[in-house]
Amino acid sequence: MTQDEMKKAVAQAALDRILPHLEEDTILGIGTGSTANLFIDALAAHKTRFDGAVASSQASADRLKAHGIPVYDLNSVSNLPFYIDGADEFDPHLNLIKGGGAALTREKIVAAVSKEFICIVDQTKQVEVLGNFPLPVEVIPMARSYVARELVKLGGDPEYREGVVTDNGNVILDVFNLKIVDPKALEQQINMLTGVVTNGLFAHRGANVILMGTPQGVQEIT
Ligand code: ABF
Repeated sequence: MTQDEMKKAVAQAALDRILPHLEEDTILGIGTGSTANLFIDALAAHKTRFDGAVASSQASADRLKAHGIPVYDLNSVSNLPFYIDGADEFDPHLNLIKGGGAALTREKIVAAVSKEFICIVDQTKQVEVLGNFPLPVEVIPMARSYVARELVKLGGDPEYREGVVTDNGNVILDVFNLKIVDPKALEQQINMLTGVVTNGLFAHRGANVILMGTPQGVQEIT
């Protein structure tokens, strides 16, 4: 089974999980990335069964609209029963690293509003301790060098993601060589640095359930 086939299988499993709960006024939180894209494509066949979606990136909003699924501004929505999104890494406690696609801040906001965060991944994302994947940090452009120096003090090796500007007009530092044994503490510590918008650790608000694609089928981790 290829990685793409595993991603398709988890996208379908997430869809099967939410379909019985869809009502005509349901608005879904939808994430970003190749697995979320597969979910959007599968969801499109059921677009008459719910109201619309809030997207965590312009790219996902465009994809939803191309399928004829209405996209709402989060400020006009107070209730999101589900948020379906991928991740770059997850640990056994359902802590995540996200933001490889540079959409971490909007992803974190949509996740915060949602009741259930269903994380869809293939088995290559599973780790014991987070940090093999460089931790993305969204930073206000003028604070880039300052924040990078502070991240070095925290034991990481930050690299400026050249040429990338987030949907919010900011830049990304990818922090290498972190061994994240206390994800909640590090999430908070990095967010305290002046100039940081947010970082890609989803520990204070991790996933509620992870659907993981494997060659043997989809595993549910809670
Ligand atoms: C987003 O897309 C992320 O936060 C993460 O960076 C990425 C996962 O991408 P993919 O599904 O393409 O592996 O959800």
